[in-house]
Amino acid sequence: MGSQTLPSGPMQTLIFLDLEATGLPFSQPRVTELCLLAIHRCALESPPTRQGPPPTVPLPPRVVDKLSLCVAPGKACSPAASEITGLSTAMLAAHGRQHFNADLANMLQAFLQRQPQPWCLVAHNGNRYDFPLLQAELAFLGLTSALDGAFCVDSIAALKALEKAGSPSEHGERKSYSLSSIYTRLYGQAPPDSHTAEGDVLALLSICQWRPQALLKWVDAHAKPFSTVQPMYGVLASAKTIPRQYAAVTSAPLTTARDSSPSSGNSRRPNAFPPKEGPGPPPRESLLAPLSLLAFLTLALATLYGLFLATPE
Ligand code: DCM
Ligand code: MG
Repeated sequence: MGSQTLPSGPMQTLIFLDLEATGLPFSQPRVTELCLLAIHRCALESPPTRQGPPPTVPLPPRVVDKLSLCVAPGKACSPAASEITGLSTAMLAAHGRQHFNADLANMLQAFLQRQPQPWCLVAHNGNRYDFPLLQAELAFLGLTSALDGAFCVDSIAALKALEKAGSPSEHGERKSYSLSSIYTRLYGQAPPDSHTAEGDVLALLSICQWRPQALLKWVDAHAKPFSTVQPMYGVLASAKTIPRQYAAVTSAPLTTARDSSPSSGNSRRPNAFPPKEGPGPPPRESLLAPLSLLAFLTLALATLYGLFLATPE
């Protein structure tokens, strides 16, 4: 367990992640859109040269891998979520978007597998929103270990640390650490395309490029295994509605990818939802005791009967 919490060296790939969903955590949201953008750490170690006077928004690295998908959530979006994201359940269905299914989980694994390890997922407010929500979606599929090879950090904590280190005099000041507030503070303009998964990921990349070396150092020191993130909410009852073939179709690649992950040699986090006790045949162990007693009594009776027969009179 101890070794599971230690990254095996500096993070080689940073994967910026943003999820849009049907609402806030209390409403047990489902994902409506996701975007992942992967860069190698060398893109932050030697960033592209800035163009124009500060505070110019940094150029994104030339070499990036990006995955952006819309997802049918299978439940209604809250009016607030629809308002800010511009997505609705009806619209996603009308456009033939698929659910967060095992194919998508496989796609995420395949995307990660293309990157040099160790991988670190970076999400803004990730500890409270994106990471547990992603775990909940995987738990719906019974694939809670699918991304266990990854590490993760919350960029809110990172930017708080970096801003404090940059201007310790403003220590007592209460600042907003929302993505758009940080971006506006650093670059003097609002981030484009807020509340779209790709727009938020690009804004997140930009704020992480503000102090790239310090950010890498912070990430290396604070990356935690994604396997330690618990799902945002329990999903056992709903998981029963997921067609069985999804798990069957994908079990081979998922197992392969897991086995090649850096923490595959370690004991894994137990499934979030252990099998429920329910009606059914009793376990074999519980039958053994009465059967042995019965056998013993039969033997005793037979012995007594034998003695009785053998006794004269
Ligand atoms: N969200 C919400 N209401 C808000 C802010 C966010 O329901 N006021 C939900 C829906 C968004 C998700 O959180 O899709 C992610 O937020 P963000 O777009 O900031 O990444
Ligand atoms: Mg977003």
